[in-house]
Amino acid sequence: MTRTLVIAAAQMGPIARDEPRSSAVARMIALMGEAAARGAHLVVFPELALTTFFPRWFMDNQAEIDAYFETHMPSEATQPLFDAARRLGVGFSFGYAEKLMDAEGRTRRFNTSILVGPDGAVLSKYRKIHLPGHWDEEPWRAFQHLEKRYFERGDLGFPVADALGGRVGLCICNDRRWPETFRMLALQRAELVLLGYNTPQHYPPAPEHDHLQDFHNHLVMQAGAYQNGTWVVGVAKAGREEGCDLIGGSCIIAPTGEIVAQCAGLGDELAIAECDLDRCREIQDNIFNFPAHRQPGEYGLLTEITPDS
Ligand code: CDT
Repeated sequence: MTRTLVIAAAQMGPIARDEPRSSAVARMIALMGEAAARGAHLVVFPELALTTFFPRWFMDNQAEIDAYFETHMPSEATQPLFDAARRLGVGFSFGYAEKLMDAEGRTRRFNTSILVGPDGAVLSKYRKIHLPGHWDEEPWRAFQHLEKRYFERGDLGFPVADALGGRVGLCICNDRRWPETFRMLALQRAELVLLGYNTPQHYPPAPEHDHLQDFHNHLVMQAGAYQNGTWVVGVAKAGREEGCDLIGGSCIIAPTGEIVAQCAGLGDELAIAECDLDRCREIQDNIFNFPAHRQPGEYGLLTEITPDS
């Protein structure tokens, strides 16, 4: 039995600050329809796909911040996306800001991503663990990156689900820069890693690296794919969003580390590839055969909490 999934990386162009959910959802449904027409089984959307990337602004009015969060999924605004997927028979994943009340009555806020099956069922959920940026307003920056202020660290670990005929792992944006993310997923036998990102071209603390943003984006995702023998689908929200340039480069990467499909522009666009999940074995049975070659007994420092860690 073939385990080939046709996957669409559904890059999105900028979302304006005043753009309603209904507009973002309509754009996502249009991309989903085109992907299905081109044979896709799975459509992958960016991080925080329903709104503009709001951590670029300092806000201290909690009601203003909460307007960017979802309290239900699906909601009235996102139900059409779930309906379209069911009608088209495709799975999809996307990121959103999640607000909930926990069992102790505490309000929690996470940067979240979900995987949804073609029947509309949520198959997996991930809450972002590596939150970049800063807590307080830093007026010297051209724009803020206040993920640490608006979200708490994810509490669901690095999930891998049996889904769509394979083992699917989720992570989000900055997670891709950390080798531990991919290794945590691969140790649970992930064959496919889905991630969305919002990555500004300009990095205020080290602007001398601005010209390397696209390179570093592909470098970490290709390394993550190869070193763990998994498919990786990385999907941008791209283009000039409220004056902030976000990189594109959405792509699908084979377990060999090769990019097999890539978006060319910075707007709403698909990159589509046939992904044979059995190709993970090319790497996982050979150069990165974990049982044969890993030396976890030598890696203790990786989980030790020390003043330098
Ligand atoms: N969204 C997100 O995590 N973006 C970061 C930007 C760089 S850190 C300020 C990223 O790692 O791409």
